[in-house]
Amino acid sequence: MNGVVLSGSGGIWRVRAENGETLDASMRGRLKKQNIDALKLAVGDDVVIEQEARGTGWAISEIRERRSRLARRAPGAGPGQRVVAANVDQVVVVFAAAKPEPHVRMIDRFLVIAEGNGLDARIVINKVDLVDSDAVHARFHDYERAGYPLHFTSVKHDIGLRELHDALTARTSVLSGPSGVGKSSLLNAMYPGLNLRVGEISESVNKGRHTTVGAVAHPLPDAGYVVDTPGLREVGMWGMASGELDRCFPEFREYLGGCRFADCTHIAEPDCALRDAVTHGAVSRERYESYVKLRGELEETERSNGGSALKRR
Ligand SMILES: Nc1nc2c(ncn2[C@@H]2O[C@H](COP(=O)(O)OP(=O)(O)OP(=O)(O)O)[C@@H](O)[C@H]2O)c(=O)[nH]1
Ligand SMILES: [Mg+2]
Ligand SMILES: [Zn+2]
Repeated sequence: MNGVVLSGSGGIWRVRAENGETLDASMRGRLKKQNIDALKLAVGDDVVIEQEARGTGWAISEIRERRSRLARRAPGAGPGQRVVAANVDQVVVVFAAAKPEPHVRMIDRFLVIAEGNGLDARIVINKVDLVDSDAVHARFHDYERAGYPLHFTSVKHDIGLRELHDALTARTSVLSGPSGVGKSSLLNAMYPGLNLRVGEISESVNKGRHTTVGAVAHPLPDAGYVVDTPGLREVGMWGMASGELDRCFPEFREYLGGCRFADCTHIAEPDCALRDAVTHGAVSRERYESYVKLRGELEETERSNGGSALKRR
């Protein structure tokens, strides 16, 4: 029987079978050995499950090839990638208009991770009930210019939830964003049956506690899955070569062929088409500043890896 992995903990995987049932399955021993390091099972994986010969349990006997994945490096861990979710159609980057205050550098980091994984992204700015409407639209205009679909929502005042709901239907979406921005609240409001845990944000420090543990895929009542992930606050390294970063800003792409040097870093070289575009206002300075900052981080990592990542390119 075919199924989709919804969550996992302690070697037991919750699988939604094609007949609509949700059941617990373990990894078949033979498969476990084959897959050490090669492919770690992730939420969203398409699997084949079989009834165990002895007993009544289920076992995962096959993992189907992934059509996409969202991966990041575990913080502080070696070069190994951690797959957050498999077979993802889009990344939904959720931030709050306030409480916690949105940081554009962090939004750009999440978008780069989506682009680096070859995934479509859309942006949700939640809690618009807390701020002035015109100001919040102006503040995020750069992302509309960059071509990202943008949703302004409020769980409290029921704003934009219908449109967001429609954008999630019949797709597998990963919701990512810092803790406390309202990811679980949004899902609960759009799909009342989900009953996700919602954490109270500490008003004194405006820092949300992590209330979602591990990635969990929720089957949507009208087809599709939503993967709710814990706040990815510590996302830092994602194993991208610095030379690939410029392509991860979609609005930069049309300028990249126009620099004097083919391997232009767009930081200090003469005749840089991207910096010209920034100077003339065709490309947002904020987004360019994010590029410069992320590029610096990637180069720093490459230096501390003895330049190996650079040479490979
Ligand atoms: N004012 C306002 N508060 C909201 C809104 N949406 C959510 N909240 C509040 O924000 C806090 C955090 O919401 P959660 O849904 O737990 O946030 P989360 O993004 O799932 O957080 P993690 O699971 O920790 O990653 C809760 O106290 C919610 O009640 C909104 O639209 N407006
Ligand atoms: Mg949550
Ligand atoms: Zn350049």
